[in-house]
Amino acid sequence: MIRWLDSISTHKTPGRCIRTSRLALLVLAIGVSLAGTALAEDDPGAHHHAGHGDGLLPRPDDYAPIGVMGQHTHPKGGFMASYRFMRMHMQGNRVGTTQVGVPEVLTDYMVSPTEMDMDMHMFGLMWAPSDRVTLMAMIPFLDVSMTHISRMGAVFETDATGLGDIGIGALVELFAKQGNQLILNAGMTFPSGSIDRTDITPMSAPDTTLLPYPMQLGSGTWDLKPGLTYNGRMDWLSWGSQAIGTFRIGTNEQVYRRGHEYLINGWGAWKALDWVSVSARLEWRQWFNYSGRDTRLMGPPFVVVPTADPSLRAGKRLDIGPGLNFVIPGQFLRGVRLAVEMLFPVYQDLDGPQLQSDWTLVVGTQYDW
Ligand SMILES: [Cu+2]
Repeated sequence: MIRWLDSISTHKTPGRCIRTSRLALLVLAIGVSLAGTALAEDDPGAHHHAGHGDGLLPRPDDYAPIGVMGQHTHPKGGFMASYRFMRMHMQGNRVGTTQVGVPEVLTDYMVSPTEMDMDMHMFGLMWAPSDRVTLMAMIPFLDVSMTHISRMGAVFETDATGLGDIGIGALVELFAKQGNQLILNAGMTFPSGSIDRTDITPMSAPDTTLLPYPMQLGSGTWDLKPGLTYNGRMDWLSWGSQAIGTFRIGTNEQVYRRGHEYLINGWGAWKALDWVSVSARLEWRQWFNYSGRDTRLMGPPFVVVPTADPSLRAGKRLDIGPGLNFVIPGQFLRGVRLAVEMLFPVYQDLDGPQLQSDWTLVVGTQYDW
């Protein structure tokens, strides 16, 4: 696992990028073939979750903190519909691990971003054709806005809204025994999110201009998302960890490619009552610089705003935060889940100047049947 992650951190040459993509393809191929095997060898005795049909309330911590995706499987024939709202608030700039003020950014650039909100509405569906395999689809809608200040002192905001990159995937149970479960995540996203979003800026007014990289809604590439998830549980406690990579294949229509990414999660949850659990989570993310650039944006070498520089995109961050999961007891809406989670960065290292994360909020609801 660690070697595989190492291999994406050193993609300096095109040859390595191609190798990385091939590796990701291989992982997906293994996933698909395992899925096939699992479908063929369905074991009807291997249900892990209590169904709702027996009248028992399911555990509030059956599923991970709401900010974690693709963490659980369902028993054969199970369905789940979910909705999540995520807001990531970014404020202030950072170079490496050091915060930098607006005057410092404006020494080298005409414009400095000051704040950004990335809102995401994520609709999810899960269906289990067998006990071993759960299929999932995720449809994100994005609403991003960024506030800037120019050297002339003009404050302005740009906005972009619309569909993001739609994801599909298979979750394949590799191992399940005595409260332990290991899942293979074989996911991918389609380039359904726009990379052509425009808005009006003081420099472009009255015309619109192409928005820089962080304001675009998709990668423009087909991205593979292989990973592994581990879940453990006892009577009052549950815990888990997950590692997921994002490998971009080839380049998009503007002949650039966003950086690869990976994410490692670890969490624990305490079932305080039958209908509520309290969780804590650690999330480590790293994302790399772009290769190529959108030639419709100016520069480098001359870049108006750091967000338009494809070599100032990389970073890594450790977030930590609490969460609550509820299962509605009683008769009305019985079994509907509600969850909330807040994440705060404790470490950020950015190829900057780049906007730094301030906090992330995730609220969501899930219902399975
Ligand atoms: Cu589910």
